[in-house]
Amino acid sequence: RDKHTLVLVRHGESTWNLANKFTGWYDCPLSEKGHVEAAEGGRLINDAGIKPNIAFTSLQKRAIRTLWHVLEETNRMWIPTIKSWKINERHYGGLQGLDKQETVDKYGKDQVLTWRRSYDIPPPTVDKTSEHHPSNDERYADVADWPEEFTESLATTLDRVVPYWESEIAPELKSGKTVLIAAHGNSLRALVKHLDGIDESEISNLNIPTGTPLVYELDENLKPIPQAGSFLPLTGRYLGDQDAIRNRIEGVKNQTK
Ligand code: DG2
Repeated sequence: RDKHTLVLVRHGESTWNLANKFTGWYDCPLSEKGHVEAAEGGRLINDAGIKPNIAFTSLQKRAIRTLWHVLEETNRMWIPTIKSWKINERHYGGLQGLDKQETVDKYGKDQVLTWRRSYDIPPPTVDKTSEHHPSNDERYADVADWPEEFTESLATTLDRVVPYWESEIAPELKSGKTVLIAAHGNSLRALVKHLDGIDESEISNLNIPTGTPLVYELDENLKPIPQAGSFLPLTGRYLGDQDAIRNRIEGVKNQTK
């Protein structure tokens, strides 16, 4: 085959998206609406006739649950699914658990936008006394030598997402498999920045909506083949009602007005 199909989906709305809190590696579940969005995303993939052969997700239940919904709706619960922290959400450091709007009231809109969307300016760190430090969570305790002070920018998120893409995901596509990835707003921003070659200033304006499948067609070198009706600079195509998707994207942006 000389054409490869990749489907990306950000998890459905989580309870902390609904509460408008910075989430990062906090392991909150889907909200009721998030379950509905994820199942709907699965039906769209099914209706598009896309048949994933292998799936990747993070170690976080909002993404895992979303993947389960998609696999159920596509009747493909049998395919191999691989979980890795490498496609976890970007760790939000000292912002995890804070209300996004209260953080704007305290630090100002520009500072918060910098923390949310700048390429390489990280949010404040957490240290090992924090419940949010990865060394205090058994699923991460042994996977890496975590620095005393931890946080992630989009740039350092790319430093783990892109090598994982290259070593684990790209080979599956190259072998002819259709790949499904259920992940997060910022880990997917990191991936599409890499795939579409989006520059550092442009990526800050890019927001990914919840529960909305984003379908890429890739050539033999895994370069995206531009598709009509895509939301540039993304060259993948969102499945579903395009106006509703535009509204969802605005909703993500407006979490810190
Ligand atoms: C959100 C993204 O991650 O938030 O960590 O709060 O995709 O897992 O819900 P997700 C979080 P923003 O960077 O859009 O504020």
